[in-house]
Amino acid sequence: MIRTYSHEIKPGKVLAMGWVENIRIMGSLAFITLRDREGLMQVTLKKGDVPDEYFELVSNMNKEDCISVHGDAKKSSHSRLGIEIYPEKIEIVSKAETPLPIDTGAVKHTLKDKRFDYRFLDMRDPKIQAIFRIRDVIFTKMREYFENNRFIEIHTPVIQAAGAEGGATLFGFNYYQHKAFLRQSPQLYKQIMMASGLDRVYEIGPAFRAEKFHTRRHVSEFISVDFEQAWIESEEDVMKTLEEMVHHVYKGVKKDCKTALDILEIDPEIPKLPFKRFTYDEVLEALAKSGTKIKWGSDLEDADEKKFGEIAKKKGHEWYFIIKYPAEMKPFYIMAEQDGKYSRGFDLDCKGMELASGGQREHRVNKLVERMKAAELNSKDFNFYIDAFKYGMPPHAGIGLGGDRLVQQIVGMENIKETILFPRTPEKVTP
Ligand code: AMO
Repeated sequence: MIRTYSHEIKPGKVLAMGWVENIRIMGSLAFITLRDREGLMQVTLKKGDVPDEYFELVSNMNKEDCISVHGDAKKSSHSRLGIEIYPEKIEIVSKAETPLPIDTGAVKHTLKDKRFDYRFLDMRDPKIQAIFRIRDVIFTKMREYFENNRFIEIHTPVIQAAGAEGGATLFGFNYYQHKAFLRQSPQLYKQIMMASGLDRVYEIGPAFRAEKFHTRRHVSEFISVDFEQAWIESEEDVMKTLEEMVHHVYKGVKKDCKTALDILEIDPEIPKLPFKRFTYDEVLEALAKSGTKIKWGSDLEDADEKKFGEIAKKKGHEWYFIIKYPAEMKPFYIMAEQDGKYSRGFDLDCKGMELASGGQREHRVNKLVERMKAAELNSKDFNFYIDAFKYGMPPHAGIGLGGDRLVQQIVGMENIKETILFPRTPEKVTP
């Protein structure tokens, strides 16, 4: 017999499987609340209708035991679920030890670290599971957008010999007789693909940063959503792609995640297009007006970003790009404007948190090597990358978006770790 999920139960014969959420024995009646991936079911036992040993079985059940129930589902006005299963056969498939190491129904009462140690139990809470149901749809919708817009999915190496995002955050290890690194980003390889003729590529995969600080938005391993687009006119082309993709994701989540959104009691707003563009100088000016002075050319700290998020919100913008960053602030691969002062690099922020960064790339090989020298990089380490610019490299631009940060934003979690199954932080490498 095929298993029936809780949300599909109709009157008639059913086979229900799941975890014991609750047991109540009241005289000649016993009730089991059974939970599966989709919700709850009620199993009702009446003395006389079922063999006596089933009452014995139920009284020996523990919360979170795995059970299977063959029976008759009948409409019911007593059960708040509207339907009850009268069992013909009950089986304990797998016992749960007692006590449970964490309380599955009371996330808030369990210390966070312990929850992550027992993530599999933590996820039996429908609210936690809802985050990952939405996460699934978010990544599906991003892929759908790319595939509908002529992007080709690529897979580039995680084991790399050179990092593009600065040496300080590289995780190094011995690779046979060489030194190698876990990638910080597929940056160099997605750009090399622009010289291959694929024109539009995307990659969704892990990226690693040895970032020792502890914030609401940093982890050591995250999912980087990258795309690169050739034959562009300016960085505007990829900003347009990025905002459309975000829009597509929100629309998809609203359409396909109704149950999970209801469980989390959230209703994310589909952002309006186009997103506002603020220049870096405008951001500094607005912050200065509100009392935060930032030296031109300095990065925005978490608190500055948050503050600007509030300023932008007052102007009616939750989603916005910050454009025209100083050239000296951006990595060597970002094209500098002719004046050398500004760049074609940008960030995408939502409510004061950076979600993505990108820009038009320097595709002229002599300028690229100059930028690398200025960044004090040994261009010899990057020969495999520079070669791709020597034999016909079209103008191109691209972005990297923190996939987990997008999930964090959509589900409204204060900390990014909540959106990652097994988060990696400086302290945590298990489970
Ligand atoms: P950047 O270094 O800004 O750019 O990273 C891109 C996006 O990745 C996310 N991110 C992180 N998320 C969680 N934890 C971290 N430690 C972390 N670090 C970064 C952020 C960020 O906006 N190669 C360029 C992108 C490009 O130009 O195409 C890059 O990696 O959301």
